[in-house]
Amino acid sequence: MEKKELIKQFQVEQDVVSIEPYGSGHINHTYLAEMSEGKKYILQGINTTIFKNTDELMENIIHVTSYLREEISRMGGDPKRETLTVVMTKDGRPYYTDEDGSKWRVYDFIEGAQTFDAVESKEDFYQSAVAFGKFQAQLANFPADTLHETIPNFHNTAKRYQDFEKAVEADVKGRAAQVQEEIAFVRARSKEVSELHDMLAKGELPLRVTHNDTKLNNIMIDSETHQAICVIDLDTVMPGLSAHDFGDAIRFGANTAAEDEPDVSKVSLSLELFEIYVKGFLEGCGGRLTPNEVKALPMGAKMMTLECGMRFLADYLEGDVYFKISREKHNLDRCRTQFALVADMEKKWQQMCELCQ
Ligand code: ADP
Ligand code: GN1
Ligand code: MG
Repeated sequence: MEKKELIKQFQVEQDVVSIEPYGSGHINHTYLAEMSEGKKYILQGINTTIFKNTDELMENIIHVTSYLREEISRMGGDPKRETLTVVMTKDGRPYYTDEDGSKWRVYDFIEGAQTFDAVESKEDFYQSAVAFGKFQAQLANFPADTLHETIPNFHNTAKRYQDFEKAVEADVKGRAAQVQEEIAFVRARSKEVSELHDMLAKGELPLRVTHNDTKLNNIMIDSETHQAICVIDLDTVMPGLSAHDFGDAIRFGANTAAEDEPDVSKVSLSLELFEIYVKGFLEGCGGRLTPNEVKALPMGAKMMTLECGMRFLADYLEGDVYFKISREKHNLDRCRTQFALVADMEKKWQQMCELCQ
């Protein structure tokens, strides 16, 4: 179905003028819809290969955003800008299924704000840390058992490692021979992959409601005030570890190079940005993190980076079926930046731990 026809299936205001691809997410198919009198919407084709149960996915999002809307109002904020608003279909459903079986959803466009693919200002990065910390704090009393697990074992790094080994073993595209060095890099760290989950199992870390995909382009920064106003991309809000939310943001934002930089010599961990993020995140969490959680933050950063690298490498071996790519070996480049960043974190480990304390 034409995109313009698709958007008409939703309870939108004004007539649609244009619909163009938008943003740089790796998972969903995102479009900006501009309407006749200036209103805008986000139209998204949901990636149903990855999110297999659209009803449960949208139920989570509606549940979480309704809860946040009340929390934000209670704190005197503006829920129309500070959380996502799902636009229902004309027959009152949270998503539309077209004739091919593709699933679509629409959000109100958050005006006067933008997302960034790299840190442009330290203050913005600090604000994003406060906002992701605050997001966790706002959901501290959310009934976690009502959330569906949209991607089982999403940040179970030990399970990710097993999946990675299966991809190496199957080698369906015959690519494993060229990436022996990367495979060895992962294997040399295989003992660390279960550390955080073991702490969780022993009750040393609490399970919280977390975002699980805290990269910088999943937060909207107000163009005038530079406040981080809204956490977006809520597909993976699930019970998880605070160290993972912290760590994924470091993986993406405190890297001196882009996630897909082909020249790995540009990759390093900026300790300055790391420190800024620690401060902002702890402030946003409002003193809720336990001493063990604070201690686990560096490990969260390292594991999220190693895990993401393993996922990119596994996807490369499997023929690029998960992450969107725009060039040959794109996932291999991404994997290499992640491993270079892990190696740099290992060099700076002592300082990372000291900064957290
Ligand atoms: P993906 O899961 O593919 O990463 P996202 O939900 O993160 O998809 O959306 C991709 C991009 O679209 C975001 O990084 C952001 O720039 C933009 N975007 C998404 N939702 C909104 C919104 N409600 N208002 C404004 N921009 C949005
Ligand atoms: C994906 O959807 P997006 O682009 O914000 C992925 C994350 C990865 C990230 C790597 C559901 O995030 O887990 O860390 O790419 N999301 C999903 O950039 O797998
Ligand atoms: Mg995203």
